[in-house]
Amino acid sequence: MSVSILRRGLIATTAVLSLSLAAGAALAADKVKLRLSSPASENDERAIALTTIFAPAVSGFAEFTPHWNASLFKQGTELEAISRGNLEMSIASAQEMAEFFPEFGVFAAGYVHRDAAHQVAVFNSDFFKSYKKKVEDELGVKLLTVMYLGRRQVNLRTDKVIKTPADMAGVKLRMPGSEAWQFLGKALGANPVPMAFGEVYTALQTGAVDGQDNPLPTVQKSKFYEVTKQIVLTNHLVDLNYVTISKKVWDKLTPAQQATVQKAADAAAESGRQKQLKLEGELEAFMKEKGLKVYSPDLNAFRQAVQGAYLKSDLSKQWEKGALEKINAL
Ligand code: KDO
Repeated sequence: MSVSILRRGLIATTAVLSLSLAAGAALAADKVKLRLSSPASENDERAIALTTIFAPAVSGFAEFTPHWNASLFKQGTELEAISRGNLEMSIASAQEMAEFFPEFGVFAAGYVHRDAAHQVAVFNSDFFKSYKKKVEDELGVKLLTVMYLGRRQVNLRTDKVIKTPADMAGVKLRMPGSEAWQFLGKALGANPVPMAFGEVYTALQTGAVDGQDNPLPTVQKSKFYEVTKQIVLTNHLVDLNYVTISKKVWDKLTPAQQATVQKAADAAAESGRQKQLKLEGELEAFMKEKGLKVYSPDLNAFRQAVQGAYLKSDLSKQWEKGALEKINAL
């Protein structure tokens, strides 16, 4: 074979390769960009579900690019970023929603949601439709589905036994940085310290805070058990996150694409929920193996203190009339 034939073959192969690369790039460029930013770590079940279930389900027309560990936007700034058109998706808390719409505070309050199924019933209820609509109309954000984070527990690096909220006096408890979260920390009897999720491990390690609150799967995945001594099973908040998407981006999708996105988000949420519930069931034993004390406090004392604090606060005055009763009735 002559050198020139070889060269021609090489040129032809290179041409085919660059053509298909260009076609691939063009295809990717044609796809709807769905960047999601979240403080969740990539080993979190919500992250795993979105990556392994949501992403492939929408890949025919959308490129889903998640940014975990708050690597694109700081915790609590994602909704504004979506609203301004700088981000397409997030996993938002009801507490973050309450920063824009105080009536969301009822969904962020302690001892309101009973369990994972109750969260789903509330999200799909008739009365929640007006909340969703307001967020779409006024913030440009669509709430796609509800994800289960789990039952938040008090997790301390100190060893003083906690039985009632009075025992929490003086405890520097890291809570996420918004009014609704800080209020919950106070209602638990602690001195809440606002701090982003990504700083919690080091703060526990160095003693900058005495503790934090999160569901057991988060305590495991983020290794907080390495730097704490006890878990007080307060169950003070059955925590949720909404999977959100820019309304502008949503409106540009065809009805078939919208249906695919909706189905994919629901499937990811359901898978994440089941995994998170299973983990919660297993992790008490795991924490004990790691040497932590795990015990129940006087739950009635906590429930009464927390519910009482909300009911006499200004926060609950901003809840929609009858909202709590409607939630409780579901
Ligand atoms: C946290 O900062 O403690 C928290 O658990 C609050 C949740 O609403 C959610 O933002 C969560 O962090 C992140 O997704 C990280 O797991």
